[in-house]
Parts: sequence; structure tokens; C-alpha cells
Amino acid sequence: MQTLKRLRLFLNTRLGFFTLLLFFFWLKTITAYLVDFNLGVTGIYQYFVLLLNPIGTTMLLLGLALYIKKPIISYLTMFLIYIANSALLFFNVIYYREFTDFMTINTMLGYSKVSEGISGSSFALMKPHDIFYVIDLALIILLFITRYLKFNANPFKKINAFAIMSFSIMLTLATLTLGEIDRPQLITRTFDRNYIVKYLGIDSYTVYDSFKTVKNNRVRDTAESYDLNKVLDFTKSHYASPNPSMYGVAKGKNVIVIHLESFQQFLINFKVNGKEVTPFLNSLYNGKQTYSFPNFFNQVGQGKTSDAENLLETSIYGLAQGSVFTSLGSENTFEAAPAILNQTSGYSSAVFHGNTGSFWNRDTVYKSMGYQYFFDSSYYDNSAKNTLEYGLKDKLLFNDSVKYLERLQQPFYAKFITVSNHFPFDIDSQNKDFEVPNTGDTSVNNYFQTAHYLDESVKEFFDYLQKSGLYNNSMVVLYGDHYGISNSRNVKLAKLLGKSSETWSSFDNTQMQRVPFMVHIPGINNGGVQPEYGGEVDVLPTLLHLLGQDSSSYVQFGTDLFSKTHDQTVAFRNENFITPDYTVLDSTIYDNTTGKEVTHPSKSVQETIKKEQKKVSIELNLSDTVNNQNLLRYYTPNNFKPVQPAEYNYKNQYDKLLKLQQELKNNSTSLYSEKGNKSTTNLYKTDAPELKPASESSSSDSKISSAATSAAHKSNSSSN
Ligand code: GP9
Ligand code: MN
Repeated sequence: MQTLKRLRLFLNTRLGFFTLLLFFFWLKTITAYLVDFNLGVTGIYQYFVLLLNPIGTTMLLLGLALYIKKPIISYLTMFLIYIANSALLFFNVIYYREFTDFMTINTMLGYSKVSEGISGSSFALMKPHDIFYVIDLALIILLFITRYLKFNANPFKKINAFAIMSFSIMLTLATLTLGEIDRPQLITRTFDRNYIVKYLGIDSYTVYDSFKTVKNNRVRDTAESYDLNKVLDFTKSHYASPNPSMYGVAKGKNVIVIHLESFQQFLINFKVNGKEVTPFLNSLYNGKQTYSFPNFFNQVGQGKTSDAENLLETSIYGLAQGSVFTSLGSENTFEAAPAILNQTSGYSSAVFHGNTGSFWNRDTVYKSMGYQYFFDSSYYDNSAKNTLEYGLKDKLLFNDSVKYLERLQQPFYAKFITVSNHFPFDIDSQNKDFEVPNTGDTSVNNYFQTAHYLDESVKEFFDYLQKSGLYNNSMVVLYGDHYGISNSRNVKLAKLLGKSSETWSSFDNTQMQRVPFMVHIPGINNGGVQPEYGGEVDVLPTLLHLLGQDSSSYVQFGTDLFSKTHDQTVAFRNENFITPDYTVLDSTIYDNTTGKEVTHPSKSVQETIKKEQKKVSIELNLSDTVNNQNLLRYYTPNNFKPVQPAEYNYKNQYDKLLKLQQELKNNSTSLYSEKGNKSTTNLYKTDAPELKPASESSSSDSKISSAATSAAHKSNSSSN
């Protein structure tokens, strides 16, 4: 009784009211975190951060009202702040149900082209338990009406208000630090809005997003047609016309892009203890039906995988800092491979990726790229045994995607993003079948195992392509997105590569940025190793020309690798570059054949390098202008219609595919229809232990499991 009385007395102070609101809001936020959002929280540490993160920001916001002297105004202000914050939380809950993502400022203001904000129809998304998010408001008002709570007329000391504010700022900073410890570069790289909310809370996320939006808008608003003209001048004069003997070699074929996660060129034909690490990829690489590029470099920045995707499918660079996908991808205009191929030759398009759709903001950006279908982790059985840190294991990704792939209308452009070969290269023991070297660094050792696993996965997929007949009318493009072994770990690798760790240099680190680029076209016989130097930015014009598409009117910074006038200078994101003869790092010139620094370059070498350096800087700068000022919104290439992202929706895609197939009747070109309405999934053979009958797992049936995202999210080490 006594305590109840005391509690009531406390609640009737201004601090008491503050505490009450703080407690209610904390409770609502945690409910949203655990019941409505799927943040993939694992382990005590992450739960601790989750429980802690709403406190600092809520105190900070409500605490503002404590500075107001007049009791009524102070109480009212505090309550209004509370209502506004509750509304933000609640709208996010509703929005999340539709988009599995959080609202950005642009969505709230209705500026986002990609997904509409909360609309009338969104209220159909309400659930019975939503009452919990509003009942507190009624309760508080009731407490005042019944006079259980009263306005306390005693002034609140400024110094106390200040103390509360300082404490709340400290708490917010502490949360940020705890988040950064678990997820380094949380803010700078912004992998995923889910992560920001998980570690920092919904309020901090909104503030962060507002800052970003204001900054982006400011830069964007400075755009002038003059800037676009400069870009067009460059891309037009840089354009390399196709090699007639290669133009249209793969015309009309399906395009299957296989993203080999963290896969470096040095693995190709590499042996450990006398055994090839990737025998299947080697066979492709060495064969006559593949154009293979050993001097092909990754050009990614902090956006890693997403930068690679952007470079490959738009031929525009990533940003000097952060990822284009996450920083600008929600608003920018894209003129990307899937949209181009759809508009020029009726290609359908899909991405298959066993991680959460919001990672790298893919679920949003893919719409602007014109991807018709995006099969993310929600389309696969992502139970714990099937996943590694970044989602579905590769063998399962390929196997489980076939039921969707066979329903795609042909020709299609389909991209598979693998994940198993990702730092820290950990794979469960039942999938280990390769004797790894001993370099003294576990992640380096295990890299060979996961690369080997990836190789087996690709082989199984190729076997299926052949059996199902897809193989003959497809062109398969394979590429490594970026390094797996970081510069700091390269020294551990040196000995295996026949080099010394003592003399290992930045020149060597740069050479390690080679990643495979292979274009496998069944039926050709003039393939083989191509000596040309090139990078990820060169892929799109190359592919367009192979498919018989004119690329001259697009804003693309790369050039066709097969063209006689292909530009062989490869720019890295930090303005370093490499040519067939020289590697230039911070103005230091290295000779590619000796690996030694050119201390006294001849006049002509000096001049060439100066010219190339200037071009590289201009090119990267122009690319930044295109991205930062969203210049493509002002430029529509010939025969191209701007993509309308809001027309895309990645829900219930399997049903959509079936429906389309039915509507098209005899005109359906899906593999399934071609086979006389028979599935080809039984043709897929995999030795994936997860699918062995002994284990109680089911095969290609997709289950939308609530655990789907958690395994994919549990990772806390994206970069090494
Ligand atoms: C996640 C995967 C990894 O979905 O693509 O991205 P990365 O860490 O390599 O940039
Ligand atoms: Mn990657």
C-alpha cells in the first residue's frame, strides 16, 4: 500500500511523468523489436544493446520538455513529443509489414519513387495487437481525467534537466559504441537499415536518415545541365565501338550471371597439396567455350558486393565513401542491365540471393534497376542448418532456385549471388572436403575450403543447366566481386604464392585485386585466355555488344573488352590505377613485369602516366557527379524509357510467375512450358548434406520461415 502511494506521489512529479512516458515508450519499442520487426537479434550482447537502445534517445526527446517552466506547457509538450514518437514507431510497424524495411524520410514525405509511404490501404495491414501501440495514450489521458495524475506546479530545475540531457547523450553514444564494436563501420558503410535500427534504435535511425537526406538533397540540388554535358562529352569520346567479329555472338541467349563471392583470380588453376582448389571453374577458364580474363580487376570501394553489382550492371563507379546502393540507391535513377535488356529485347530478369532482401538496400535498388523478380531469403528454407553467416549455402541456393528459374520467361537475365565464400570463410564440418593449407591464419586457410565448396556448387548448377537444356541457349557470366583475403592478410598467403612475406609490397597487394571474369558461351570455339586489362566497369558494354545491343547512347564509363579501342587503364576507387605496363599507386610508378618501382621514368613514361592519372581522376569525378547529383534523371538514352520503380513488387513472386505462364498459354517461353508443362527440378543433382534423406530436411520446397532472416543477420564481421 505504502509503495503504491509512494509510486503515485512520484508519478505526480514532473520527473515521475517523464519516467512513466519513458517506461511506456521503452515497452512499446521493445514489443515492436521483438514482435513486429525481424531484426535477427542473436546472443546476449545483441539483446542487451537492443534493450538499451531506446532509452537514451527517448530520454533526450522527452527531456526537452523539462526545460519548460510553465507546468501545463511542459506536460503538454512532453506528451506531444511522446505522441509524435509513438506515431513514428507505429507507422514503421505498419510499413515494415508491407516492405520488410523501415521508412526513410523520403518515403515519409512521399518523395521516394520506390515505395509509397503509408497510404489508406496500408491500414489493411493492421493487426489486433496493434491496440497495444495506442492504448497507452488513452490510459494516460484517463489517468489525468480521473485525477490520478495531476500537473505538478513545482518548477523543474534547469540543472536537473541538463543532467538528464547529458546522461541521455552519454547513453546514446554508449549505444553507438556498443553497436560499432559488434558491427564495425555500422554508420560509414550502412549495410542495411535493419542493422541501424537493431543497434541504435528507431529514433537514431530516423535522425541519421534525415541528415543523410538533407546532405544528399543539397548536393543533388546543385545539379546543372552543364554537368550532364561534361559527362556526356566524356562517355561519348571514351566509347569504344564493338568488334564486328564479336558483336551479337550471344544474341537472344539467356544471360546467367554467377556472382562468385570474394573470389580472387589467384585461385584459378591454383593447387594446394597438389590438388586443384576449383577444378570445375578451372575447366571453364581453360576451355575454348569461355572468354577468360586473367587481367581483370575488381574496382569496388566500401560498398563491396553492392559496388560490384553496380559497376557490372550500370558501368558507373561506386562512391569514394560508402555504398551507392545504400546512400543514394533509394532515390537515384538507374539505367541498368535488366531494364536495358527488357526494353530492347524483351528479357525478363531475376536475382537469386539467400540473404535478407534489405541487405545493401537491394530490395529497393533492384526496382530502380528494373529487376522484375528478386528471390531473397524469404523464398528459401533458411533454417539454421541451411545457412551460414550471410545466408543460404551456395549448393542450396542453386538447387532451391531451379523451381523459380524454370518458370521465368525466356530469354532471361538471371543473377545468382553466392555467399558461402565470405569472410571469415567458416563452413560446417559436413561440407568440408578439402585439405586446407597451413598459413598460420585460420581465415586464410579456410578460404580454400569455401572456394572449393563454391566450385562444387557451380558445377552442380552447370550439370543441371546441361541436363535441362537451358545450357545451349544461355550465356553464363562468372565474376569475382572483390578480394576475399585482405591486404593485411596477404602476407600470410605470400609463401603459398611462391613469394616472400618480407618483400611483399603494395604492388603485390594491387596485383591481388584480380578477380575472375569469364564469359562462357556454349557453341563458340575461339574462347580461351584473353590478355586484355580491364575491370568491373567494362562488363556492361562488353555484354551488351555480345548480345548484339548498341551501347553508344548510355552513360557508361567502361568500354567493351573485345573492342579494338578498349581502354585498358583500370581505375581503382582511390584514384590508383593499373595499365598493362605499369601500376601507379599514390603517384609511385611500378613496372608490372619486375614489380619494382620505376625510380627514373623516361620523359615519355612520365607523360603517359600523367595523362592516364588525369583521365582516371576525371573519370571518377564525373562518375561521382552522376551519382551524387542523380544526373541520369535528366538523361534518357535513345530507345530507353525511365524505369518506374513503384511498379515493382517482390511479394508472392512464385504465384505471379505461374499466373503469367497461364495467361501466356502456348506463348509461354519458360523452360517449364517448353518441357510440356513438366518440372525440371528432379534433374538437379546435389550432394548437399543438408538435403540427404537421413536429415529431416525437405528439398526444394520453399518455406517462408520466421527464422529466415535471423541466420543471415547474425553475422557481425562483414569486412576483414
Ligand atoms: C550479403 C553479401 C555480402 O548479402 O552480398 O556482401 P559483402 O560483405 O561482400 O559486401
Ligand atoms: Mn562480396
